[in-house]
Amino acid sequence: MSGVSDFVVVANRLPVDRTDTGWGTSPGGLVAALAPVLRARSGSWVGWPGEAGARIEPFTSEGIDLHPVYLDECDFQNFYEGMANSTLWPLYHDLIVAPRYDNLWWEAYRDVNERFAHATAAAAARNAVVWVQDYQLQLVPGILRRLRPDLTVGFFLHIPFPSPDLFRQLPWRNEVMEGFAGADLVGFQRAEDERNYRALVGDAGPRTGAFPISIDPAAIPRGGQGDVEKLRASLGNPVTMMLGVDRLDYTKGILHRLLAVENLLEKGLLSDVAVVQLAIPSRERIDQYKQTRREVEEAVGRINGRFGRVGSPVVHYLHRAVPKRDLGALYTAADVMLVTPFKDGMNLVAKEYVSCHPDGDGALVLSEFAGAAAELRDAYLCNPFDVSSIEQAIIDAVAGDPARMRAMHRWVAQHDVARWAACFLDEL
Ligand code: GDG
Repeated sequence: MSGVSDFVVVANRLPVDRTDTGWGTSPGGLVAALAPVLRARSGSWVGWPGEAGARIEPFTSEGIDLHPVYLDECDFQNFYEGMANSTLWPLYHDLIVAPRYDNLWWEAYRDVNERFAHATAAAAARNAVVWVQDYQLQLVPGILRRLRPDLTVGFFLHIPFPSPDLFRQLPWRNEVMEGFAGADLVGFQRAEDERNYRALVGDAGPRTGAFPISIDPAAIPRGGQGDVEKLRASLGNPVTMMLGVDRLDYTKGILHRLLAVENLLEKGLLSDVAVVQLAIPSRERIDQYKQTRREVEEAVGRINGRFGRVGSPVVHYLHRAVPKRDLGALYTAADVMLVTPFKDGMNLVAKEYVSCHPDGDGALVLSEFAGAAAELRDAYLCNPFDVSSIEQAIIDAVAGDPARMRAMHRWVAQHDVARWAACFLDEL
């Protein structure tokens, strides 16, 4: 065995993106949390480099050995867009849209998981620790158990684990359970996810735990006073600035929060408000994502048509990502943050917003169905399936109590992503 690394992270994506001159580290929380561990333990990362059909040799980026896994266009369609994001994603988010069950997708999923497991086995030294991430790679722990019984394998699920009744719909449920069973430790975001899983396996199966993921507070710089003033001036100095930041995904409840704002405007319960909504393009070739985009953009147009004025729309909508620095300024400037998913494993945006508000200003409207709601109890909680509940939470948030934001800020400052990674790895 020509293994080299004592610690291997396995994730769908490598933590790098192609730049004009080579590769640059992509600024995710996971890489921020794991980079110190990876460097200290001669670690490596196994994942897809983000280019279908490109064979890329292993390389090193910022002190981390990267092992690219090859996916062709067909794998991308059947494994990633198909099984991962049109079957597992909707099933695990409680059927907000109907999952499709397709044998061809399943076979691609199995093949790609095999490929990831073999690449991992080749990268891992004897008795190495391997940490597999997320729903795209649920079979990898089971395959590794067979290939390399010497390894210690952890698995973390970033998205919710559904109730047993829903999970049992999956035609390949036994194979997925065998995949989990190959791990020494399976981590979930919330105790509820862990309970759902345990209800299926009883006392059998691997050790489990709830490890709520968090953020690297340093990665999102707060906006300075000048930036914030400039930003608010560019919005026409509204009395109230609200903000939404999401991947454009049907799980995030973007339309419903816009409907709540529209209702409040109509009833005259909200005035002089500017809403900034960033919708980061995501999984754009999947029909349900196209439909979600159409619905959101139609609502933005309608609301601005009804309540905007020339030169000052109500909703400022961007369908693109912005640099982290701009994101920090938006978080800092916003009086009310709107986080209204129908279901979300955690939701890091909620924690990033809180992290930008150490002094008690700002208020968070948060769905009960986001994992973050288990920790951020001082948010203005709402049920996103009930638009009037979002309306009420917005009204309460506008009159927000600074003590609540300060309490949440203390919590997030103490429970960062480094602590999350350390908790999981210590347990492993
Ligand atoms: C999955 C689970 C779980 C957003 N807009 C921009 C931008 N972002 C960054 C945010 C944040 C991240 O993207 C989004 O993370 P979330 O947690 O909110 O949501 P998912 O993408 O659905 O993540 C989720 C997470 O995994 C981790 O376990 O919390 O429940 O669904 O960090 O800052 N970054 C930049 N520009 C943008 O415009 N640079």
